[in-house]
Amino acid sequence: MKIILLYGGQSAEHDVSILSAFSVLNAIYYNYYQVQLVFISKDGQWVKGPLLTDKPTSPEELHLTWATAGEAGNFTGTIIQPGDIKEDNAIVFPLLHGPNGEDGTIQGFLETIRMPYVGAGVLTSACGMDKIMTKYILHSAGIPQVPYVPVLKNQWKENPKQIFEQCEGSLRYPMFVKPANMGSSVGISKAENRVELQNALEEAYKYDNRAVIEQGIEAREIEVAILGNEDVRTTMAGEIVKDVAFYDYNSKYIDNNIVMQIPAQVPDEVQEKAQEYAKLAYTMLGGSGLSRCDFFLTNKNELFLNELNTMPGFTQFSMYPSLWSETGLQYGDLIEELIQLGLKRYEQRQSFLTEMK
Ligand code: G1L
Repeated sequence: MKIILLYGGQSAEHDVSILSAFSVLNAIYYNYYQVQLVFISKDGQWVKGPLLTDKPTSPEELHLTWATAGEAGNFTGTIIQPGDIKEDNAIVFPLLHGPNGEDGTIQGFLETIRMPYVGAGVLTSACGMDKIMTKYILHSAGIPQVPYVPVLKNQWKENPKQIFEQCEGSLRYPMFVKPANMGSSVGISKAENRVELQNALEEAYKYDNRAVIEQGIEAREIEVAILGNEDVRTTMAGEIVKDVAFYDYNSKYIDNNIVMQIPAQVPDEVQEKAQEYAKLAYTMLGGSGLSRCDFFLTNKNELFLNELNTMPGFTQFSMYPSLWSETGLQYGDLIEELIQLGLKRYEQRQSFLTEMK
């Protein structure tokens, strides 16, 4: 069977994607799979590279070139149209955000050309990527989250005074202003007063015409890994440690200067609640494949769900794979599991379609 590894892409996470691709390529079981590299350059070209039957030697090699000369040491490829990746007996591993960070787009494209793929489907990818959509769904499921006010650009333009009053009526300063689209890690700012709130909104609207204003809180950050289609499994919560000096070095992981503590040192009730909310959020958002569920935890042990990330960091050292390896599922087996889940979902969807004929 063939795995078509789609990586690179036009988002800010282009380089992260290449590193994750390298990690995945080092863990794939080459006795079962061949891997077709498909690289998306920063300017959006799709480049078909070699068919790998063994590990690459360095991440740099994965930065495909297609000029006649090619940069020394890199694999070379040919420019293709996206639809050209279609083939039988293959599954796509999309390690990237869609162009401009609007997600669900790659998934929708893969549905359209009828290719199975790893990870969340269209609905979950699109909703998980939009902070306002996520908040509405979590609210209807009764999952606690920090107080917030959703503000569309038009509402702000038409009546800024009303927005100020609405925010100050239900939130306290400091507030955090964020573009609704999580594809952009930029455009987020903190506001301590009206003037800053105004500037923060203007900044957020450079990236999206939907923004959300959140109550700023003092909190720790804990994360749960979720895996499955209908049968949903979760790990223990791990913590993104900010106050590093406070912790000892047991079961600490370091990825890109982020220190992780697995499991998070929190009361059992908090562990249980986090896993329960993660599972519920995943189910309500129609999750399949995987997600990482992120929470805020206050010093009074109040838990707030912050986001459901359908495209978590995915190098061997990232939080999501680390949570699973600490649970007994090693990186290579995790990848195999994700492939099987992608194939099962595809077969199920195909059977839905045939029944409608
Ligand atoms: F394919 C999976 F497993 F669903 C998948 C897809 C994308 C896992 C993780 C990611 N993550 C990303 O694409 C990234 C934006 C973090 C760059 Cl690697």
